[in-house]
Amino acid sequence: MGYIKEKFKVKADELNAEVKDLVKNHGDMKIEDVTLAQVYQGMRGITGLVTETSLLDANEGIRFRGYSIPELREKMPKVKGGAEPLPEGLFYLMLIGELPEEADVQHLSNQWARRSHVPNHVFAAIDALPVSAHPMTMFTVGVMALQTESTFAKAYAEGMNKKDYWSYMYDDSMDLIARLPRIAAYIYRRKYKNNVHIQPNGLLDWAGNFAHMLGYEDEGFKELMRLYMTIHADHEGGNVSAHTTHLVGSALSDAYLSFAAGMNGLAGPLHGLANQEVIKWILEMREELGGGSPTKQQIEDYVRKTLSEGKVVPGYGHAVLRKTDPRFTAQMEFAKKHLADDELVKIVWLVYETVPPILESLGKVKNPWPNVDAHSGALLVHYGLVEYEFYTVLFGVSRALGVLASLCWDRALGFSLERPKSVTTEWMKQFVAGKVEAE
Ligand code: CMX
Repeated sequence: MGYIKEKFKVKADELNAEVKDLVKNHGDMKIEDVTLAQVYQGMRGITGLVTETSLLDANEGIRFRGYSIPELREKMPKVKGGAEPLPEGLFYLMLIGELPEEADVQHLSNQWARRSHVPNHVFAAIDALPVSAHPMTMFTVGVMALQTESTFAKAYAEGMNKKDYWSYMYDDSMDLIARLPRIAAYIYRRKYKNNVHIQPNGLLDWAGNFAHMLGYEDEGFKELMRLYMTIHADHEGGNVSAHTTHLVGSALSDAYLSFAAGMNGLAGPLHGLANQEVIKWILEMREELGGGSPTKQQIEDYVRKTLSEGKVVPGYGHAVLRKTDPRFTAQMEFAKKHLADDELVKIVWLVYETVPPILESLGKVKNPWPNVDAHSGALLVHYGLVEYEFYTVLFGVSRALGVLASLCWDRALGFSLERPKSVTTEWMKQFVAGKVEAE
């Protein structure tokens, strides 16, 4: 067993004892009342999950084990000469609950390089899809094809003791994280670069090697990937990709099955796919205006047109956040430092000045501020990654860090099969009339 796995086991045993104690002594404590509107409207605000890796504050944004994004950018180990956090460090933090040392990050980089082999049948499964298929479809197909490698599924089929679930889930999660950049890069090069592939460089860090396999050797792009892979990794447990991975995992589906399910949720336009929609929306606006940079008035007109067509403004709004997303701010700071004169970036900033007052004036949008997806595309375009249908795959590779660390915790804490109660509208009508009661 590697030392990080051993450390995780110690932490998990400690927390397991505390959770058992909490449930035994306070299990009947009511957390909150649930309203009828919450049940119909996406369960907003209902506390129904435990996720150890991160916690979201509506105003401050995400904290990973208590650390905000600016704190991570300051405290996390970096590559020599680099300024952005290494995602390996964030994974360690989410899994173990402590800031990593340089050696921990190096150990994870090495482990992931060693575990990164992808069998040929995975590439063959992706190749079976037409090149026109969406990259997210290819991505989940690739992950599903890789499920043949699950040690959890094999051990379960042979008859596994529940005490060992966490151990196999840990190994599967480590293997899957190690292999995802290879699968994602394969999809990118197949679809957009004439099927010419680039072999991994085992001496690079996880995100640096991903950039290399995509075909981007610019150090600025590698730094962007380190930041990108860090800030997209986790957003507590209730978002669609994290919740789906957790839900499917609760049936003891292995890491591959659970993660693929989560990725199908990430591929929805109200969630991760919004990152492609943002850049598409900006490019379409530019095209409609005949090219060049739009004025604030032209952006305002385009936003109103979007709304009048019954569409959402992509990259704005959030189910929980009520202020500008610190993940947006981190990308804005990166842009100010590295590419402040970029035309598309300047448009993103002008959109940021224009959209919130308009959404606010509608009176119904709970959060008029930008989310993580409002900025990322412009950064990628700057470095030449213009194929925006691929953007959600990048989000997905990063999201693996959070949802798979959580899945390890789910199995280590022995979480139950998830199965909330549902009712019919007929039941609701009878409930309102006082004829039936909630269980
Ligand atoms: N543009 C236009 N209308 C918006 C809006 C936006 N950006 N954000 C919210 N609204 C609308 C909703 O569609 C809803 O309208 P109806 O009452 O007519 O159905 C109303 O405002 C209230 O919605 P809300 O409570 O403020 O927001 P929700 O929690 O229901 O939804 C979200 C949150 C993210 C789906 C929504 O803000 C949205 O559609 N944003 C655009 C898509 C996007 O950027 N998604 C990415 C989110 C981050 C991520 O997961 O990656």
